[in-house]
Amino acid sequence: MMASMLSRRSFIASSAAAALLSQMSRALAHPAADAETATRPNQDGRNAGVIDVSKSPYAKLKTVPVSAVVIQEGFWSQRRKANLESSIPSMQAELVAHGRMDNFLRLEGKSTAPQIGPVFADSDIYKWTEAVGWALQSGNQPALKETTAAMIREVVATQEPSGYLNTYYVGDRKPLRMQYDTQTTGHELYCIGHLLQGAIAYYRSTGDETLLDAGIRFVDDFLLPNYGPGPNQMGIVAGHPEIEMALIELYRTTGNQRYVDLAGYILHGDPRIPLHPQQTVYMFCGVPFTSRTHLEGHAVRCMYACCGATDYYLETGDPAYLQTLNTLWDDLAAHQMYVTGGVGARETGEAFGDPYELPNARAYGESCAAIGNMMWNWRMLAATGDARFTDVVERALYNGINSGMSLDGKTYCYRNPLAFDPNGNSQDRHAPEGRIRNPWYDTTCCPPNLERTFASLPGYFYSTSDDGVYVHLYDNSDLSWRLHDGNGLKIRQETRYPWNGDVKLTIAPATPGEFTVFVRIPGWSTQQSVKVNGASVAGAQPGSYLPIRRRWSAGDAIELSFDMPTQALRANPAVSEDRGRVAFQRGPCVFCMEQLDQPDADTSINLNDYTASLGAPTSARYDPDLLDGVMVLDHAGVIVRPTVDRGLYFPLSESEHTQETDTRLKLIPYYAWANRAPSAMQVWIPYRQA
Ligand code: FUB
Ligand code: ZN
Repeated sequence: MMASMLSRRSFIASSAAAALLSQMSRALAHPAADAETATRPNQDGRNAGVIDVSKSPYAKLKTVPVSAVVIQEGFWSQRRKANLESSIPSMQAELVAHGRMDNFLRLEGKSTAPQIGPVFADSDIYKWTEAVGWALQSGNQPALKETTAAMIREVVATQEPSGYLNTYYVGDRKPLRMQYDTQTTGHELYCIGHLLQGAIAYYRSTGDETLLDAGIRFVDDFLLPNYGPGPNQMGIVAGHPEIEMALIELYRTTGNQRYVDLAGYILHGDPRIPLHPQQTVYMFCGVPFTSRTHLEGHAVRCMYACCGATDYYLETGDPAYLQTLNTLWDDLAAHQMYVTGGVGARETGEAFGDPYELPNARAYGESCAAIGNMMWNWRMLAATGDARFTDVVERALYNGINSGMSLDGKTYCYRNPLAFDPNGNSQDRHAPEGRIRNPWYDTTCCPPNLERTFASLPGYFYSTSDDGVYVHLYDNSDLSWRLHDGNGLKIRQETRYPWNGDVKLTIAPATPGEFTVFVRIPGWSTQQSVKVNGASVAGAQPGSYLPIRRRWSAGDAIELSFDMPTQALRANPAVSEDRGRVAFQRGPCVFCMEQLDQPDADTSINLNDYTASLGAPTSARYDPDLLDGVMVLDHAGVIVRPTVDRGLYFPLSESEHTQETDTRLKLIPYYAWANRAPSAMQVWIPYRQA
C-alpha cells in the first residue's frame, strides 16, 4: 500500500504501463481489442455507499448504501419529497431550457443552437445525473430513469475516439484543449470529475455502465497516456479541484490503482505548470497539498481539494496527508466556519477570508461550499470515527445546506448570508434583482449540488466498523444492512428530531450476537440519557460516540434523550460583526429573525432596532402551519429607536435620546428563511442584559 504513496520516479515507472492500460480500455470501446483486460467496474461495488470505502485500508468506518436506509415520514422526508418531485424535474427542464443539452446535441448535428453557458456547463448535466443516481436508490422511478438514460446516450454520443469529451473545447476552441492556461481556468477535468461521480452514482443504482464507460475511456485513453510526470507526457493541474476525489472513487469502483496515483500526482502539484502564487492560493492546487497550512482561496475549490486529499489518505494512509488535513480542519473550526456550517466569507473570489472574517450580510457562504464542507467532514469521519466531524456534517446539513433549497424545491440560494436586506443586495451578481432564491443561475452549480446531497442523504445515517454499527444522524428511518461478520442488521429510528431530542432505536440483528452500537451524542447536547431496554447506560459525552457493546437480539431498544434547550451563542470577539450579538441554536438548528414575523413588522421599525434581552427565557413552540412545520422561538426583546435626531455624529458626553419599547422576538429556523415575501433577516442579534 505504501507503494501508492507517489513519488515522481515511481509514477514515471508506472507510466510504462500506461500504454498497456490504454490499450486495455480501448478494448472496451472497440471490442475487437482485448476486452477481457479493459478496466471494468466491480460488480460488488454496486452495493456501495456515497463513497465506497469498503476496501479502503485506512477507513475506520465503512459506508452503507443509500438504498439501505429508508427515511420515513419526518423532518427529512419533506425535503426529499420536494427534491424528487419538484427540484429534480424542474431543474431538468431548466437545464434543457438553458441549452445545456443543446450543447451536446449540437455536436451530434441534432441542434443548431450555439454553445451556451460557462466553461463548466457540462458539469450541470453530470451533477443532475448524480442526483438522479442517488434518488433511484430510494425507489424505482421508471420515467426519470428513462429520461436520464436518454440524456446519457446523447452525452456519450459526443465522445471523440480519443476519449475526449467536452462540449466547450470544440470547433475553434479545439486547439485550447488541455493547454496549461485551459487546465488552469477551463474546467475540463472538473467536468470529467463530475461526469465520473454522476456515472458512478447512476451505475450503483441501475447497473447501467454507459456513462461510466465514457468516463473510463476519457481517463484511460485520453488522460493517463498523455498527462502526468512521464517524459513524453504533458503536465497536469486541476484548476478547480474535483477530479482528485472522482479518480479515487473510480479506483474504488474499478480497482485500477493508477487512478489513485494520478490523483496523488495532481494533489502534489506538477512543477512543470507555471502558476502565479495567487493562482495556487485561489485554486488550491499546484503546490503539494501537504504544504498547506490554512484554508484559503476559492472556498469550493479548497473544500473539494480537501475531499480529494482525504480520499487519497483513505487509500494510501500517507501520514503527511492526515497531518495536513487535521491542521486545515483546526483552521476551519477555529477561524473559518459560520455558525450555519457555511464557509467562504468573501464574494470577491468566492473565497475564504482572513481568520475570523465572517461578515453576515456580505457573507458569501455558497451552497456548494457548505456541501463541500459536509463532504470533507464525511470523509474525515470515515478516516477517524471522530464525532467532531459528524457535528460539522450535521451543522452544515441542517443549516447552511438546507437553506440552499426553497421549501417547495423550486428555487435556490447561491449565497447563504446570515443577514439580509431585500433592498440592499442589488450588487449581488448572482441575485441581480435582489432575490436571494432563484430557479436558475447562469452559473448553476448549486442547484444540482443540493439535489445530489438530499438524494444521497440516507447514505449518511450509518456506518459500520469491525466492532459494529455507528449511528450518525437521527430521523424516522429504517436501516436494513449487515455487519462485517455478515450478520444482517435492521435498525428502526423513531423520533421527532430535530424538534425533540428523544430518539428510540430498535435493534434487530438477523441472528442474536455481540457487537457494538456506537450512538452519537451531539456536541450541542448538554444533558443526555441513554438507556438500553430501560436500563441506564453511563458514559455519554457530548461530541462523541457512546459505544454500547452487548449481545443484541431482535427487539432490543435504545432510548436516547438529548436535552434541547435553546442556547444563545456568542462568537469569538475577534469576529467583529458578531460582537455584542447572539445567535440562537436549538438542537442542530440555528435560528434567525425575519422581519415579517415580528409583531411590529408593519411599522417602519428596522430589523436592526431589535435587541434580545439576555437572561430572559426562550420558549419554543412547534407550529405545524408555518413553513411546512417548524419550531418557533419566542424571546423577550427591546426595540431601541432614537427619539431625537442628533445628526450623524455627536459628542460621546451627550445622550443618545433613545426610546426603548419591550417586544417579543420571533425566530424561525435559518434553513426556512426567504420562503415567503422578501423580508429582512438576521441570525446574529444585538443583545442587552435583561
Ligand atoms: O467554477 C465552478 C463553480 O462555479 C464553482 O465551484 C462555484 O464556486 C462557481 O464559481
Ligand atoms: Zn455553487
